[in-house]
Amino acid sequence: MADLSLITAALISGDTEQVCTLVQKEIEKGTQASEILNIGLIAGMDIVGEKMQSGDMFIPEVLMSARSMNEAVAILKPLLTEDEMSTAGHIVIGTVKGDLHDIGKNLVSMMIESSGFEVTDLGVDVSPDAFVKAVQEKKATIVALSALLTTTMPMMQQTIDALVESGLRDKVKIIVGGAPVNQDFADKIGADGYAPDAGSASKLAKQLWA
Ligand code: B1M
Repeated sequence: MADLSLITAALISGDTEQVCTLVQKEIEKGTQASEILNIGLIAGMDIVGEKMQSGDMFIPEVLMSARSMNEAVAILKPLLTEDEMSTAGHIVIGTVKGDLHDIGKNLVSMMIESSGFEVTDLGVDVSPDAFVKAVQEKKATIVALSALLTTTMPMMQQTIDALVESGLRDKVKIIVGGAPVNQDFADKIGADGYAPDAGSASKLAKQLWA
């Protein structure tokens, strides 16, 4: 098995140029694209998630790692088979209706995508119906709801209610997060999980998918 630790280290430092150069070199050496992805890159993003949770990495650094990850994945994509790409499920994410905050949601989206999920990001101010429609169209397995305002937290409940009414609730896991949200609230509205930050959101998604 190839030693991909240099790729992992460059990814954690957010050195996009170095990550891409090393990935290219491994491809030229004949290392399997899936091995580079899973052992060099995804493992690195797992460490980034843990460091973010423990306060050893801050948002700008996490964004740099996520950017490195995205560029490396773009290099590998043409070499990965359909099966290798779909290592995890499909997640529909958005900031709930009435709420325009998207910085944290974008971070969650990037971390989740970096850990191997296919992500449909619906953006901000997303209505319950738009979530339902996207879950149907994308055959999503996880729905991720973000809210930053106490006034838009009830919209999370309304989104879950809409999924129940559409008959899709049992087909998806629902995770919620954002500054005013906590585990108690998640339990109260019937979500499957709560994550306080982007690193734990990607970890939670993996746990729920497993
Ligand atoms: Co607004 N805003 N804002 N704002 N804003 C807050 C949230 C506020 C706390 C500021 C304050 O008063 N101290 C306050 C909310 C109070 C409350 O309800 N409790 C507030 C308010 C009141 C408002 C307006 C109503 C102001 C007004 O117009 N009177 C207005 C509302 C507009 C609307 O949404 N309808 C408004 C507008 C705005 C801007 C547009 C100017 C701008 C948003 C720009 C944008 O997002 N593109 C903005 C900003 C920037 C903020 C603050 C300053 C920063 C938010 C942020 O991006 N943080 C914020 C105060 C603060 O938080 N210090 C504030 C960085 C980001 C990385 O963290 O979003 O918490 P965060 O995401 C974290 C976690 O929460 C978690 O992971 C992320 C990364 O670790 N997380 C999830 C987030 N979503 C998750 C989903 C998950 C799991 C984890 O699973 C699905």
